[in-house]
Amino acid sequence: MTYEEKMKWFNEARFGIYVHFGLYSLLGRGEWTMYSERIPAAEYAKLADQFNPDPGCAKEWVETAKAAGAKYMVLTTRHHEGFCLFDSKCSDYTSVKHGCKRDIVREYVDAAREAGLKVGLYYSLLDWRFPGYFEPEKYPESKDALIAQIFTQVRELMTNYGQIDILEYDGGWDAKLQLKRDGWAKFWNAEELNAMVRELQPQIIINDRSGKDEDIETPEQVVRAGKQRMTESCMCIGDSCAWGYTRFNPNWKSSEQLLQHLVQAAQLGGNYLLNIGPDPHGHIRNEELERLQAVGNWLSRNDEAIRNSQSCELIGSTQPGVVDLNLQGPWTRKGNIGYWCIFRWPGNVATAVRIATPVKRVSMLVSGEELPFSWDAENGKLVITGLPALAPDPLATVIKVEFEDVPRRMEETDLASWIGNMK
Ligand code: JFZ
Repeated sequence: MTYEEKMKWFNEARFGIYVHFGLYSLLGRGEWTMYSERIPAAEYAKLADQFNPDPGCAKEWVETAKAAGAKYMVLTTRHHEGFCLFDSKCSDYTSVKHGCKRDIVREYVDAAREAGLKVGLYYSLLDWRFPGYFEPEKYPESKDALIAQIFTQVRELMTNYGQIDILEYDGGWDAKLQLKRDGWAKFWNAEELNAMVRELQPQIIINDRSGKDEDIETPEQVVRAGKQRMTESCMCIGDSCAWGYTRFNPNWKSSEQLLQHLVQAAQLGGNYLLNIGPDPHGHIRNEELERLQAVGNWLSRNDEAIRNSQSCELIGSTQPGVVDLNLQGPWTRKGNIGYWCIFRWPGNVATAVRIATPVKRVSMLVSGEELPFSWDAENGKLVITGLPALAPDPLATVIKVEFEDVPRRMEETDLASWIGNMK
């Protein structure tokens, strides 16, 4: 299977939902609480018997993700705290042996497949309960035990839950932040670990956080292009201070910002993995539901501009989540067709610059209404007229532009050329 073949569904999907859920969800202060408050492992472990999410919560996550237009989901099977949402023969610190005594990963994978979503699993390599993670020289047996736990549990996840489409490692960095990525890979024995994963799940997509590059780069809280491989930019809806449930979240991103991230990721030929942090009962916060619904409503009308889109070199926003001062919005592409996703509606006339490729036809994506336009070949300026004074879509209005060829950006050899004669 070539890289392109393996990545085909991922490349078409463009949009997934991340779910951070664990014992930390009970505390309401984010998934790093055990470490950031230095809660001793034995004290923190008392939360395990209180872990009792409502039945059907996984189905709620999946149905919400599907309604939001996501095509895959990634669930934290075990975060840095060490508590597993799956059954493990090497640990009783699981949701099967404590609290609800349910295999939440099983509930999730069953619900996701029933809904037609691809299945992603997140697994943290580090585990704060092991002194050998923090001081491997001082506690070598503990470090060895941690590596053994990883191999056992990753094998369990790759064996007991059917086809797994994505494996998202996390927590690959060394505690003292002294190693580079190849040092991480050596510490975790990642080459052997990932060979085992691929043996068990030949079609699987593996991220880059074990220290090995593997299949996808995973920028966090930022949308950027991949250097050598496809990217999946992951993002919180609330403040970037927490992925897990927080009782107080001071800074919710707007639906517009989240949608700009998605379009920006698509313009760059990558994916967007948007996070939810269910509450202690497993339910999604209203602030997250409202935004996911807005994105899903937009996608239901404008799916063509995102799904299976390709990178587009036409000038769009360069800052994710911010429509540049001088531009209305990013472009996505499919072959010779560009989709201009305008977040800041210009009124009756929209002007796009530095377009080197001849334009054949311009229309409103949703209504199909053809629009009058002029394209100045010498200056690469496309002027679209006949637009309504107010934006047809409250979030972003997509103008479909059919080009004679793959749309190319016009290079400005003389940066002052557009000024014209000053006299
Ligand atoms: C990690 C986790 O620590 C966090 O709790 C969450 O699960 C997130 C998705 O992943 O956070 C990171 C990971 C990598 C970097 C920063 C935060 N990094 O490379 O700078």
